[in-house]
Amino acid sequence: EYNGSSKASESVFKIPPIKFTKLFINGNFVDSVSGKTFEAIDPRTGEAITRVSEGDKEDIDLAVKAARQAFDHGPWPRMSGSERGRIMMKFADLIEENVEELAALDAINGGKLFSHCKAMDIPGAARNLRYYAGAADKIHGTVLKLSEGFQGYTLREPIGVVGSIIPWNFPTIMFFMKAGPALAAGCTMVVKPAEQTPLSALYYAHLAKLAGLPDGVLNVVNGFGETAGAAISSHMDIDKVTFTGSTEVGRKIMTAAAASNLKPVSLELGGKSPLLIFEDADIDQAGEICVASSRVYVQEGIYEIFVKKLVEKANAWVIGDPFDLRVNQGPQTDEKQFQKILSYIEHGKREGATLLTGGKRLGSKGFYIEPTIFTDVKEDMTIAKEEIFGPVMSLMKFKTMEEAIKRANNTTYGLAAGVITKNLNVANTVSRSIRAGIIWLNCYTAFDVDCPYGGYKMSGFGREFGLDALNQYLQIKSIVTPIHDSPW
Ligand code: TXE
Repeated sequence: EYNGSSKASESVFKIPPIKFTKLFINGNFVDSVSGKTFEAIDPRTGEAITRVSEGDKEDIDLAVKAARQAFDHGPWPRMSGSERGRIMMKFADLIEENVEELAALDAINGGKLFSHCKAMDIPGAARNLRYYAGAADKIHGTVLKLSEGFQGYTLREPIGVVGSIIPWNFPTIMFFMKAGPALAAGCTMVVKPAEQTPLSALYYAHLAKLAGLPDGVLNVVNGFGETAGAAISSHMDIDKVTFTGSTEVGRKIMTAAAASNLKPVSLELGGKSPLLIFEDADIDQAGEICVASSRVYVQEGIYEIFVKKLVEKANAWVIGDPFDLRVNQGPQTDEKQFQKILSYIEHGKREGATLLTGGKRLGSKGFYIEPTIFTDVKEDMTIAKEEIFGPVMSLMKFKTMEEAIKRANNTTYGLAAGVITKNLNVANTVSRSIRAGIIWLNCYTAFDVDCPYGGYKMSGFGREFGLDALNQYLQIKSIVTPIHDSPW
């Protein structure tokens, strides 16, 4: 059925012209110092949508200068929290007013489903801003009980200039996951979006200015990791780096931060999240949920029937144009990810896993991959250990709860996990035994701005979302003074 064309999109939604392609520094759209540009690709076809300015070290320097000035001398960190909150609320309103255009940018550039972006990612950005806007005037310290004769209190101050390096999988959510709490705290920012998805971030910069964000507070510099990204992590005048992406790059960022000005970093890295399905689970519900997980452990009593249901589900799965409302899965974001996923599939076959369904590219144009399920997967196989980040699932069978916990924890990652069971004892024991930052019980990938998210082990450290995320952008200062005129 799939024909690799974008015809369906034309009938559903007219893709708007791309308005913003330059760098956004100090409140203005500017060319890069070098004048270089790179292509933003449409993963439906592999062809260029437009060219965007390519920032490099010199552009990062200019953006940091603007952010530094805005932090050291500008109004943003000095205005009241409620005033910052008011501007952030306005920003959120503007995002909602432009929801379709923004959703179209992430769909055409990231291959994400337009319907999901419109219903979740873009409204999620507005919700995120409002959540942190509401927190901006509730940031305060504590009174300290000191030894006799002294009094003290703590202040929570913005950490300063924040460098934010983000990936392509959720261009909008990643942007705001960091910008929401950082702006509420009173920080200023230099954001480097992923080179695969440079477009929506520029639109957000434009809306931020319309909302009244002072110049220099939010700068967006598109560019590549080894140039623009590395210039952020090694910059002497950036006070903190927040990063989401691969574990490999996370390690480089931490090394560069240590070697430069010892800036603190928070890292949200890869995962290989397990989903444990127990025999008492509602099999249809389990089938719904498991589509999002890469390591699925099924208890032996329901294994056969589960596999049968899963194959039915995979066969009914519609892959195609992300603008087509019937579609369940769009293309992979870029050629590199596409090739990487196909090579993992080949690994799985070579290492002896059984290919149950899928396993190939779909069509001859764009970066589409069939939903792929492997059975007979052993834990030492590459597909069970490494993050694939594509529509590839590894199915494994287990007997007891103890065994399932042990195998689920047999990974260097610890981002998330899922448990499907009706048994309260099993639910409680497994939830507390798995070493991961979030456990979804009888659900999967349920995210909310009020719910802290982040990794254990090599999935990184620091938390995003929730009030915990605010602390990542605040410093604590203690102020101590004698109560009376003193011998000091
Ligand atoms: O990530 P990279 P990629 C995982 C997933 C995926 C793999 C690779 O397994 O297959 O990572 O994806 C910037 N200094 N996740 O290649 O390379 C880069 O420009 C500073 C998990 O896209 O880590 C981009 O902005 N920055 C994940 C960002 O880092 C550098 C989400 C991410 O790119 C840099 C995405 C450098 N030396 C991928 N090199 C999650 N946790 O959700 C690159 N960058």
